[in-house]
Amino acid sequence: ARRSAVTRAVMAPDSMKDAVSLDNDAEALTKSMLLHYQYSVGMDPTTISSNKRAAYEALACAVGERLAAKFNKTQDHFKKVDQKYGYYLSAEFLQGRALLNAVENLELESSVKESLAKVGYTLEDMAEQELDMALGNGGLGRLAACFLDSMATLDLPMFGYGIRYSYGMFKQLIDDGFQKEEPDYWLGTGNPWEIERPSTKYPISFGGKSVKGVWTPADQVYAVAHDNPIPGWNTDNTISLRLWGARPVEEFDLSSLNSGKYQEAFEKRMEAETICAVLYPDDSTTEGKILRLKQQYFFTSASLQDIIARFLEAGHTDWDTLPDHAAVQLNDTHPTIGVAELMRLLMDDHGLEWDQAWAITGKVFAYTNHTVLPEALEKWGSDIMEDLLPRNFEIIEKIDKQFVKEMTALKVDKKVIARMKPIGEDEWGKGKDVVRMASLAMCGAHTVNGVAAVHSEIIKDTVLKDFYAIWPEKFQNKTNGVTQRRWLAFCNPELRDLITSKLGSDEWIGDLDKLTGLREFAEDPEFQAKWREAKLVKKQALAEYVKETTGYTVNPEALFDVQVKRIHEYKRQLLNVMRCIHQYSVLKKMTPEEKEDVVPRVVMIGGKAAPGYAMAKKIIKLINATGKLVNNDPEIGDMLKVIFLPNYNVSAAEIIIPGTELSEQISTAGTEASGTSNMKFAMNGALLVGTMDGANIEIWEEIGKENGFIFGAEVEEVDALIEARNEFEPCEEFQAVLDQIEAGDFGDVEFYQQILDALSGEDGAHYLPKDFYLLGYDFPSYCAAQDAVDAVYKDQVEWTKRSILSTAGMGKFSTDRTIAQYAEEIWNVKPTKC
Ligand code: T68
Repeated sequence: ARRSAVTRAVMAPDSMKDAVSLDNDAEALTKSMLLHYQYSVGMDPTTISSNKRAAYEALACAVGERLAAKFNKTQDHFKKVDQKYGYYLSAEFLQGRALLNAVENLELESSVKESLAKVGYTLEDMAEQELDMALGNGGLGRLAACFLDSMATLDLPMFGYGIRYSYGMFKQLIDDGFQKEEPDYWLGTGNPWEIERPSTKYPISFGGKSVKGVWTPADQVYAVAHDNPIPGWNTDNTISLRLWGARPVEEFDLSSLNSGKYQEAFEKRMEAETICAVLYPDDSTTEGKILRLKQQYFFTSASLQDIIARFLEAGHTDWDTLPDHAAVQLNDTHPTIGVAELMRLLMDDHGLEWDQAWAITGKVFAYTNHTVLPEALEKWGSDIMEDLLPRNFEIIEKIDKQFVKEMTALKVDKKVIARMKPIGEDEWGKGKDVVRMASLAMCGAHTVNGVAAVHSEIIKDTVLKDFYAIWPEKFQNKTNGVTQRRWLAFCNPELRDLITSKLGSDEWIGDLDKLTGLREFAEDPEFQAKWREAKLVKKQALAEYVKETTGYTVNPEALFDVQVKRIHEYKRQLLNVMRCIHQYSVLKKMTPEEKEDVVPRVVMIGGKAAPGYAMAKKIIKLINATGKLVNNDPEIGDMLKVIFLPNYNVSAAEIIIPGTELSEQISTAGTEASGTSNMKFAMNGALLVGTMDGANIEIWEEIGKENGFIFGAEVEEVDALIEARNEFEPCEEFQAVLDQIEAGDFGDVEFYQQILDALSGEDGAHYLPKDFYLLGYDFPSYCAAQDAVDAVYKDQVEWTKRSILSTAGMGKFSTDRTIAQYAEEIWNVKPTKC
């Protein structure tokens, strides 16, 4: 844990006693850094220039205590004003690195650079020392992180609540083209940013029996708070991401230890630590993952106990006013057990009657849905739920009964009630009863929202259709966003400075709509030249990154075409690589004259496959095998390169996205709820090639459809196309690619059989209907869109104009807008500046 320079300085020689100021100038900062190097990191001061890691830790402490000062000021202020708090409960927060974000938000950049120069380092040297805080899988977790940034920036009195996993998202290695996973022990080198609060802890119970509302648990652990300060931009407000770590209630069993039973003595400790050990790297299946339910209950219960403690600490005694003091957002169904848990806490711990507790609960919670993929709607076997959380299960049973009664009174069809109710038969199971978490969320929340306009409409017709019929007033849309601080201003200073100088101010960093001011310069040749220059710098950096991580040399003058996101069939990385294979054949057949005319292109694909997702892993191998074939073919040279970017994560994204010119957003229409990388790419001036899906639709609405490359079936067509799959004949070119895979051009045919089955096998050959994601249908229009890309790229004036217009149109996609809407339209939480 971080020790403050202030306390350490007390023990320092007299000459250093004045060295404890928290000012932002380089002198003060250098002094804190040197003090921390000596007294917090515990190093001989003469070694600082030769120990990067230790220097980073010292710098992090110096920056961290400045954050802590603002954090304390903010929390004091929040307590004083005592207005309604908002709480964001999420099983995932994909924070990435903290240093640069803190330095920029605290406006310390020039001081830090100056201090570091004195000891021979750059800010980048230091930034690279930090391991990513990768406590999330992908979009959902990163959205939560961007939300925190905006909550702090908008001066909202809010907290993020999550789990302090010891192991975050696994590290992906590529070995002979195959994904290999390695554990990510991100805490192994310590975390200088967190403030552990051993005395802020709550008991969490599991198992045992509940008889008539009296729960006698079998096990208990403590949830201990760890605060991670989140600074806002252009404000002192600094909020907390409070992560819960698990500790045993008793340190260890001394009697077992004394009788030589060492393992037994530490059993409980191990059990407790297991709860927070790993982030589930699996965003599709929940089968048999009891530990995951334990994790969900663990952090949700701790958060709700903390929320109630804050309410009581402020002196409130009227429970009916709890909803005036707390709004709780459930990020997907993962914290939904909270509905039953708040009921339990209010009734069992605080003596409320059912009806009063239920009325309160219904006003506290709101729920966000992030996907329409049916397998992602969480269900827990009733037996599992009852074993692990008997009292909560009792409460869910009562919620279920109450729901049936209410629906029956409304004359809802019995069959419909049966498929809606919180406890019901699992349609895929063998008549087994399950707890449906989305249903519990629908019953316990006052609002449900989708994450892009089209997605919010789709959930009304599909996964939540029955609920829409009875409670249409609960449904809202909140289109996602991203923070322009991390995703433009801090990761792309070249473009930031250019934008700021053109707009005459950096106000756009706090008000993204101001970017529209760039529109009038879209065709200005001088501005265009500078725009291209800024992009080239970032392309060069990306080329270096490619060299370092893959060994491939790529030409920075080529078109940089990128698809980075989790590997999933619906996201269609397979479509991308199949086009590369097709393009390779086209290039191979070209005459030398034709080759002259080719736009050189580097196709980069990156992302992790869930370890248990065989199909996704095969797609990774196919991409690598394609790269091996194409990249080593001397006839092809710079015309085409196919690169798999290993270990895609937040800090990689900060290099990749600014260097991208063309972003692939090519999910089957209706499958990608929103997407958020589309926003990051467009903000950094990349053009989008994509389908009319998720937030792509709204992005093109803002920047003009004519500036994108749109292809493929639209949402309304998809169902009929899937229905007609057996009459559909794919084009020759698509078939030719399948034939090449079948001919063994990319290695072992047997290995790829599942891919071939999915695309062209009879129904039943794959777990989904044949070509369920419509690759065959969309292939020709995708290729045509890519040809249009090449044509526009040849006209750099036109390309640059579209690139500027892309950035200029991105005002809507700031999480500042998204969060302001949640705060006003769902939470009723008001800003308050400390
Ligand atoms: C993503 N969902 C959506 N889920 O796919 C994406 N799921 O379109 C959207 O932009 C993003 O959410 C933000 O709204 C996810 O990322 C998960 O990661 C996930 C994790 C665990 C269980 C289920």
